Amino acid sequence: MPPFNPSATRSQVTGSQVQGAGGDRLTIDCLLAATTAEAQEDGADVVMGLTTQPKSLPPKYFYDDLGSDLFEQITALPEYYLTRTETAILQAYAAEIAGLVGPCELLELGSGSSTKTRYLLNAFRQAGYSLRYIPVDVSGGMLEATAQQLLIEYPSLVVHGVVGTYDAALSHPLPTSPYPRLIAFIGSTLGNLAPVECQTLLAQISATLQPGDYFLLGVDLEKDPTVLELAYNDSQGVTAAFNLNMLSHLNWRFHGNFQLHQFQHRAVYNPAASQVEIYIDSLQAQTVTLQRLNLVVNFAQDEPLLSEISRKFKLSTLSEELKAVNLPVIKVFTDKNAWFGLLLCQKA
Ligand code: SAH
Ligand code: AVI
Repeated sequence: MPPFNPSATRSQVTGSQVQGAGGDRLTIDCLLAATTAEAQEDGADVVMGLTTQPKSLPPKYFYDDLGSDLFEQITALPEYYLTRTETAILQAYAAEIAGLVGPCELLELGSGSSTKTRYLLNAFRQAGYSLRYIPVDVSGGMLEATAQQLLIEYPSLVVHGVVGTYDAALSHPLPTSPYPRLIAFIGSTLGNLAPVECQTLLAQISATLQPGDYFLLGVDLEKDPTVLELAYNDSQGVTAAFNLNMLSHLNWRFHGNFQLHQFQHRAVYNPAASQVEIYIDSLQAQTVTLQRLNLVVNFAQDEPLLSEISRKFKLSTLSEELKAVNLPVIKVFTDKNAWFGLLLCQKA
């Protein structure tokens, strides 16, 4: 069997550490599975999700190269107000955030294309602070391409990328820095975690910070369900393609035989849980095999598979949760409709 591609994408970043074309300004650590045995361990969450009723899959499997690309297309859709709204908040307040935080090293969870992060990088640069930037993402292709581009755009920026899950990256040793740390988790990606996972991750983030360090959290807020449902059922079908691409990623990664045309995208708002639920429905009774995981899965006709939740937050409840993990909110930034919140917290 060929060696397992250590990246969650279908290309690039191999090996545990890559010194990039940027010389000593770029380092990329890859924490993903490097052997077949590790790949099987890596797929344990897929086995669990597909053998438990109702079926579900972890949303991190959206993000191979194509999935990251499709997500970028989603951010530009007229219905997907999230990115536009958070961008406007960052545009208006990045300078104030940089002033409050001061010189720091910036670690970003789920950095993707780092497009919105550039508002922060610009603000820190304008304030005269040089910065080390640590993007963390499971999508190795996107992370590496973004890091290379950032080196060109920011000639004094040092980038130390980590290809891996939030969990692995937060416990991964990094070179020490004389500056306070700012952990950014924007885009409302926290909303893709179930409440218990969310609490665990917030506690883990808090544990990696020293008193006085900062945490910047971007979250989507509760609003009219019609607006929410449209954002996840766009008229061009990009979200549907993004959702179904998860099956194609699993086919590649675990040698599966999902037939994409036999499944269908569905997104609905569940007001009781304040979350949009994104499903992949099986259009017929069928059996799917994932060879690499020694897994055979039966689907009934119309059986749903939950591929993602996208939680919508209330600022007061979230602030309480942050306080409970020693990350009190020091300032909330929002847009004119209060659709999105950017919370700056400081470790107590
Ligand atoms: N922050 C960007 C991208 C958000 S998309 C923005 O706001 O536009 C979510 C990003 O998180 C993707 O790039 C995806 O690859 C990454 N991601 C998803 N689950 C992850 C996990 N468990 N660990 C690390 N990265 C993850
Ligand atoms: C990355 N995350 C915050 C997106 C969201 O809105 O929950 C993922 C997404 N799923 C469908 N569209 C966008």
